[in-house]
Amino acid sequence: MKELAQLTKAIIECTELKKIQDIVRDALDRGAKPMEIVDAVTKGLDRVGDLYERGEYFLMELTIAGSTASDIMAMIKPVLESSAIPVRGKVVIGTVLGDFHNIGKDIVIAMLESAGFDVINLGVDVSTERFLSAVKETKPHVLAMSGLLTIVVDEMKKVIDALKRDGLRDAVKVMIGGRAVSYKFANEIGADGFGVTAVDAVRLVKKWVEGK
Ligand code: B12
Repeated sequence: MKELAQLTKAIIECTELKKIQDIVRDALDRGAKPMEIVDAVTKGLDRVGDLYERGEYFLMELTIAGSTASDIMAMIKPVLESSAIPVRGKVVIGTVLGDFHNIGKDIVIAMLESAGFDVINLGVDVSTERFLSAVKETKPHVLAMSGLLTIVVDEMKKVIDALKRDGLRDAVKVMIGGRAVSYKFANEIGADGFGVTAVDAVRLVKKWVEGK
């Protein structure tokens, strides 16, 4: 669909928000699925990230692209959510300490909620203590951590070690994701699962909570 390609291009070119919102509306009107919009936005952000890494884009472009992406996610969230499904299980999620990226985490949340899970969002820059107290207070089935910056992913290990220290490790499944982490890293730090995408997150939580 041409609107999806236009959307990716508009994110890369940091086009004005109003024009991008029009493209998203057109795409939805023409039957685009919310996940296709998410994919088109993600492709654009990936390219912006590459250009930043190569020194062709600066923090300003990262900021514009990130803020536009957040606005688009807010636009499509109501389409993603379906309230008819009964609550299936509880997930606590946050982006680890030192990391302020929230777009991917919020997509994971929207997908989990639309699949019927109760999600407690701790936000970004979440400390080990905050993750731990949320696990103690809310007793979730799954603790999910997101990390995009390579320099902060060791925070995930700290959380898992603290769960072990407090005798809580067997009470909760731990899932990690975000572009700074990998399947190998998840194994190394003793997480129960790793997901590349928000769809993986839903698949893992369903498997753990419902045995599916
Ligand atoms: C937008 C953006 C920003 C925005 C963030 C806005 C926001 N509200 O989030 C702003 C401008 C604030 C920003 C700041 C910085 N950023 Co930045 N940013 C990006 C960018 C371009 C896109 C990130 C994004 O939203 N992607 C789209 C989402 C949908 O993808 P995602 O987060 O990966 O999530 C998906 C999956 O990973 C997965 N997932 C995510 N979380 C979880 C969790 C679980 C449990 C599971 C299962 C799955 C899962 O599901 C999601 C959907 O499928 C990336 C480049 C990139 N390609 O990722 C750089 C990038 C992440 N940023 C980078 C950097 C360096 C920075 C800064 C340090 C820049 C600076 N000099 O200040 C700061 C750090 C600030 C901080 N302390 O956090 C680097 C990181 C490099 C590294 N190896 O560590 C990147 C990779 C750019 C680059 N190529 O250099 N950034």
